[in-house]
Amino acid sequence: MYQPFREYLEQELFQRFDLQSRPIPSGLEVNVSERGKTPAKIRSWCYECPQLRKIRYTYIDAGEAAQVFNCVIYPNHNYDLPLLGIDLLSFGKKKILVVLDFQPLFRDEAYIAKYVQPLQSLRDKYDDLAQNLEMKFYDANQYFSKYLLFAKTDAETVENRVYPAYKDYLDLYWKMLSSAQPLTDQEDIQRIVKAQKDYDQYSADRDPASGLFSSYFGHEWAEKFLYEFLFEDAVPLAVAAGTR
Ligand code: BLA
Repeated sequence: MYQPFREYLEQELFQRFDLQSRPIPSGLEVNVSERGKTPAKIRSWCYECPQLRKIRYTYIDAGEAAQVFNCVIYPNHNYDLPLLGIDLLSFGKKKILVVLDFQPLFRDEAYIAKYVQPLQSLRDKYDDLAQNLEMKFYDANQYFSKYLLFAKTDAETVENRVYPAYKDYLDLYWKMLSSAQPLTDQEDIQRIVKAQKDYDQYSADRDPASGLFSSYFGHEWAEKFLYEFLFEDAVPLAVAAGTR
């Protein structure tokens, strides 16, 4: 269902950037589960280039039961740009949830004006996809912008509205990146290192997919996938508790 989204992203990335593969820890790149009625396959890709230190995306194909396309793009630490976050989900064809955002690292006025305000015109253009749904797992005020697209929708809308919105969001992200001024002050750069790390910790601790990964692939694999690939700069909760 979301394969065209993955293909489009890939095409854009390879056209625009000098990509290198970024290693995925052994055993985490692909997995297949035979636990459910239909086999579930999960596959991930990871790249880097001079401007973007980690580009990772994952596709889950469990037939009608689940189709998921999830992606995060982390700019290099000398750019204070938001992360690009994409989460497109479909469960049993009935429950379709789409989320697209420039995920802000900071919340001060100057930052919002520079990196969030430019999203407003897209949010307005795709008003039907900005549904102000309540968040159960995350705090909408942390690492989400006020102009995120977040919708419960249907397959037709995914094709006719979400796909063009996705292209527009990607386009704006590339524009923002190309006009961004790299930071040179070590202190400023360290602040970004910390903010991106905090994002990983926050996201790993709350990831709504961890139950899904466990149910398909087992708890052990799920934890490894979460802490060694998706959010590799996060420390597992149990480990963090032990070092306190
Ligand atoms: C919700 N994301 C979800 C849910 C799942 C995933 C299973 C819950 C759906 C539900 O039952 O309500 C799935 N999350 C994943 C998968 C991965 C993952 C498969 O990290 C990894 C492969 N989530 C993101 C990113 C964004 C994001 C980058 O990973 C940013 C755009 C958003 N996902 C997001 C939001 C929700 C969600 C806002 C709703 C959460 C809530 O209600 O609090």
